[in-house]
Amino acid sequence: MLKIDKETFKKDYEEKFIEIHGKDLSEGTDYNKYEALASLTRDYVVKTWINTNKRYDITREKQVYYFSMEFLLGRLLDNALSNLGIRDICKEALNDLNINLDALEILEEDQGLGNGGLGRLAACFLDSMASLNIPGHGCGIRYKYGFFEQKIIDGSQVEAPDEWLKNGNVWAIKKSDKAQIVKFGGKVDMFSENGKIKFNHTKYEPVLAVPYDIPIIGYKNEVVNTLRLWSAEPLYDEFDFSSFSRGDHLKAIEYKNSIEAISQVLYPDDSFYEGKMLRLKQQYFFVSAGIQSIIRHFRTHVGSLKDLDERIAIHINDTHPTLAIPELMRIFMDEENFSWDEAWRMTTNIISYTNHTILAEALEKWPVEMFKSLLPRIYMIVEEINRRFCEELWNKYIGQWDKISKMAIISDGYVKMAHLAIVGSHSVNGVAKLHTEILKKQEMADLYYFYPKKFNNKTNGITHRRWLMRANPQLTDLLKETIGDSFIKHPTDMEAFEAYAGNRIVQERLQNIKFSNKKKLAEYLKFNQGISINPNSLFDVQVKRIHAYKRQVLNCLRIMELYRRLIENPNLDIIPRTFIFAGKAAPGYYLAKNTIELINAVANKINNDSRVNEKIKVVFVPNYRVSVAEAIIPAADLSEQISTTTKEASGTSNMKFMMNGAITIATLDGANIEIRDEVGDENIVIFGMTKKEVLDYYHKGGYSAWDMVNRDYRIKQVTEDIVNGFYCSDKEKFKSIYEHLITYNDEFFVLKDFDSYLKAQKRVDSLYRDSSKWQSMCAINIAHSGVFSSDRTIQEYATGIWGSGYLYKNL
Ligand code: 26V
Repeated sequence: MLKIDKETFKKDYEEKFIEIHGKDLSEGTDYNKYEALASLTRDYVVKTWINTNKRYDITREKQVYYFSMEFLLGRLLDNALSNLGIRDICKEALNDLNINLDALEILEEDQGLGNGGLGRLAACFLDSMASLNIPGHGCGIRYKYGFFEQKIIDGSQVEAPDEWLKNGNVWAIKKSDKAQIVKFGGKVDMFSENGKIKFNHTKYEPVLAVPYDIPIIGYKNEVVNTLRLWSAEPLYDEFDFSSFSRGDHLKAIEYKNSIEAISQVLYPDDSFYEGKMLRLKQQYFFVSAGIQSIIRHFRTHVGSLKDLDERIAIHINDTHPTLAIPELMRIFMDEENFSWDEAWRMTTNIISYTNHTILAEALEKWPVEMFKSLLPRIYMIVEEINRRFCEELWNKYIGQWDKISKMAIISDGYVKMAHLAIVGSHSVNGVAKLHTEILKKQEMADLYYFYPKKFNNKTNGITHRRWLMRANPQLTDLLKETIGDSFIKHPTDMEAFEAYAGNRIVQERLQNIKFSNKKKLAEYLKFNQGISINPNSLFDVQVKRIHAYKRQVLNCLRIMELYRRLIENPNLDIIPRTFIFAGKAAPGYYLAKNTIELINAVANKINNDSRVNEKIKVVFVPNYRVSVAEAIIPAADLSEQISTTTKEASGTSNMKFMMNGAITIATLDGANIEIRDEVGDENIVIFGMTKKEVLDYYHKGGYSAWDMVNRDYRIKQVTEDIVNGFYCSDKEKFKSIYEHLITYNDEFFVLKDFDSYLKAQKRVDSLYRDSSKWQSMCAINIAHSGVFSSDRTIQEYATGIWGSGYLYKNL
């Protein structure tokens, strides 16, 4: 923990300000002040960062590398000050200088280099690894443009580029001396040398991969790990300047652009796989650079690679970094002269893989021709891995050609990345119990029965430091006052809070804290969107990517049904509610964009109807991102987790809401099941189809949306309202949603769950009426949220998969 007093801090800050801005503090803008503070904070971190790295080199502890296409970090300043343990000193010092720390912190752009759950999980994991003294580092891409900025114009999503680097970024340090060269295309010739087959790769396009290192600061423990993000730069040494000298300088610019394109932009679609060459290029680019730099570091500091598999673990976040497997093989064999068997043993020992989705349309497979031409040597290795794997299959499943071709890594002209990841790793995990079960018994069943020992579950988690302590300081104080502060280091100690669930004073405190968070959110929405909401109403929240399987439409339909009832009977006795939505749709996903339009049309109609406004309001908060989540989640009363059972691998916002004392209304899907198991049926509101019912529909058919419409007049009414001009004079506007639900017999069974969802919402109303009961439920949810800290998850990865994290702790 950094020891610094207020006066020293003030002096350092003033000096820093002058140093970087060349003017006096009194002349600075707020943004100047933010920059100086962030820069000073980074300076404070650097010494510990260097020491941590030195210590790792000395102790030679096993290093974990978490490879991910996405890291959704959000803002870093608050996190850095808190984890360094100097936020209070800093706040006081700035106060003396008439500067408000909170006001500076919100000037920082979110670092939004991720789509959603998968990227945010990677960020929570980095925080937990550093805080648990685990030598674990991230490896990814420094996209020039992060996840697009969502604007809502006339109710529709419009995408704008996320220029998060436009004002510079103080956190990352460019390490030009650690740049690597990554080779694309070209041709590979085989030749023999001293009786060994060798490979010569020529005519390739070289790309310079330049690392930017971001410090990942452990919580008050003198550990600073590294997130290394790679940026693509042209390698002019190798460029054919003869064309340039002929005056064809456009060619040089074209060349520069084509190289920089590799790390230009994050793909914004997390649910439909498209075989884009540039994405494959991104994948190999960061994987190859990352592995080369790990090996180079190891060679310099340790020497022989003989027992590398005992010194490092590489985890691949989904299949996106799967090329780590053939890349390691390439380096071991082509550069280190290992035999195939030795290289394979090391590679599979080093690599472990997490699957994050069972949606078939999101599974990555690359056309062989594209793969081969972009990565000729890597393709040869994948082909050989496949050949050897198929040989094993032939021996076991004699004559079962169909099965073998289904299990193969290369088949039907594609390279199947999930198969490569499973074959080339020692551990394959799902992210919640049900998800892992489905992986084992359905999606990857053949591979599971072939490698039963590889498969395991690691239920997701979230860092309680960001999502409770930073996002909800008042609740954190209440926990400290009641149960002490041991939960900070041992989050499951929060269970002691259950003893206070029936305590009237604590209940009242909980209610007041929630009210204060709701008021803050209401002010935020007033300021940013000009909309007034009532903090005394129940805040009913669904925030996540917009996707048919997450069923924002189900939520919207029940609001439409309630609205109809309220028009008929304005005296209807219901709990006043504010329905809050937020989330981005993939730019090419028409149905999801249309869903946003429907929500906004419903909001527009309801919010302008004075007959019902005292009772209901609907808000769509634009540009959902980490910092917006931090404002919304602590203010939620009700957490909507309503995906079609079996479709949501885990969900992580469900855990964030629970930890902040919201009650969950949920299907038994993903980690909702584990939340239910923790809090008990009486402290969560469950509805909807069971897993068996859903799977039966998928396997045997029998679902009829028309039957639902004909059997239930409410369903008939609300589905008609989508297309009868009630919400929009253009009756065609929401046709795609109507057709998806009815004409195409919706594969996510929205209408099937409608009745059960309405009943569940009615239960929510009656629970909320009994304020004491509601608060005690909130307390029980908070008390049981500790197991969903990513510290627990990371401990399970470290002991169960990586075999890391002990040496240093025991020193
Ligand atoms: C897939 C693709 C497909 C190709 C284009 C770009 C792209 C980018 C990301 C993805 C992965 C999507 C998988 C994902 O985000 N899964 C979510 O992972 C969360 C963390 O485990 C989990 O809580 C969510 O339930 C799951 O949907």
